[in-house]
Amino acid sequence: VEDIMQEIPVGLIGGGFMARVHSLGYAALPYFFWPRQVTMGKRRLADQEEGLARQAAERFGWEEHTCDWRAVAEASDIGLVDICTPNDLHAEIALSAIAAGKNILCEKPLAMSADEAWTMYEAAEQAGVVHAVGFNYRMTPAVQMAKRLIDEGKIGRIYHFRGFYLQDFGIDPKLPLSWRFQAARAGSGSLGDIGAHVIDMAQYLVGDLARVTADAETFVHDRPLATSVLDTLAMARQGSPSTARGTVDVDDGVSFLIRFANGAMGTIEATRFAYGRKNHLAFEVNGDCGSIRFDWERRNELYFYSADDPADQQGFKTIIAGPPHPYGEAMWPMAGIGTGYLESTVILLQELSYALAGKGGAMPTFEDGWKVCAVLDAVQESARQGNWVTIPPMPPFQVPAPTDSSQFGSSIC
Ligand code: NAI
Ligand code: SOE
Repeated sequence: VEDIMQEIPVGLIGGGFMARVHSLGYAALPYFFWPRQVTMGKRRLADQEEGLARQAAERFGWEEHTCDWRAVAEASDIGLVDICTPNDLHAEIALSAIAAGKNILCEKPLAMSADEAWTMYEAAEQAGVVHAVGFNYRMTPAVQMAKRLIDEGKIGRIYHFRGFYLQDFGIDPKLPLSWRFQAARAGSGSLGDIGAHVIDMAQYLVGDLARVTADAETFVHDRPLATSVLDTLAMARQGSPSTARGTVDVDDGVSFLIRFANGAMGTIEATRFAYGRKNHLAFEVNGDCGSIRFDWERRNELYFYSADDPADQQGFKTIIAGPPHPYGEAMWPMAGIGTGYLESTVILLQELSYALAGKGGAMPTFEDGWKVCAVLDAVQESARQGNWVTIPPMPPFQVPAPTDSSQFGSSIC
């Protein structure tokens, strides 16, 4: 009991798919990581309608609900604001919460543009609050193992990164026009929705991107309007489609060439139109000493080729993620039991809790969120213009002297 240092009351905004995942994550934290230095209590959940907010709060275990996101973002009893709304609301909510001294976890993509992401990053740094972005896939133990092998030089100098994020849910032209198909709400289509994860993976494993040249397409130009506010991915498929139609103004598929700042070459493809691919976030990295492959649909395996193996034993070896791997001891007692989507979020939340305790925290931050948004902007510009576009350097900002790290946001101190 004496190991529990502080409770951070959490407020979550947007009670859909990610609210379910994050809510499970907060509940599951002590099942995996014990003793706790910080506990994260599910204090208040906001959604845009009373019925949605009440149901999500009851179902996902929140003490209170509200229809007013400011009653979460600016409330004096909230220490961490968790933003799980469509992308167009991320910046407004985050800036309001940061102004109230809150620590922030914001889903990806961090913002609608790199400029907006920069404003959020700068505000968070200047306020001295902890900030994290929901790039959960990079926290997967097998991906963390890939990072370890790369950092230890096991594949040597990197020549190539080849990344995919392929899904097939968009192929059905009867799928209603959820926010994910609207530029004003999502920013971009497959690019920001799923490509963002693989861009984060590329930058995390290989380094910053220097320039890109891209091609993008919208295959289905209009869709039935959603018939209710329940316009989420899963719910939309269940309802009867409206006869009225609305325009899809985002990409359904995108592919681009990459040159990394360290000289490595790369390619990334993201689409919702690849039949048979459900959540195929996959990458391959080739270096002068070996190669690494990963496929989220087989996420407890990491494939490693070492050029040091004897000539008669060369080939990709399958490493089964388990206790010897990063975070493995906190997961399940044997390799092969396997970790999934929930565990990747729990690991991210654990790193966030280290940061809240003033002990570091190796989670993706708003800096990573900005870096991804800078690439999203460049890919969109390149797809429009048909040429190489350079990723701009990170703008400078004035960071004041750090605040006392034991203060978890002014409102709960
Ligand atoms: P969703 O559509 O399932 O849920 C969004 C919720 O936000 C809905 O319940 C909606 O009513 C609510 N909302 C809309 N306007 C609101 C307002 N003004 N105030 C309060 N609530 C409001 O969407 P989903 O899938 O949960 O996505 C949310 C965010 O999470 C997006 O940014 C998305 O890109 C990201 N995401 C990240 C994933 C990951 O693997 N890291 C997976 C899925 C989504
Ligand atoms: C829908 O394409 C979606 O839910 C994305 O929004 C998530 O980021 C991805 O993890 C799963 O697919």
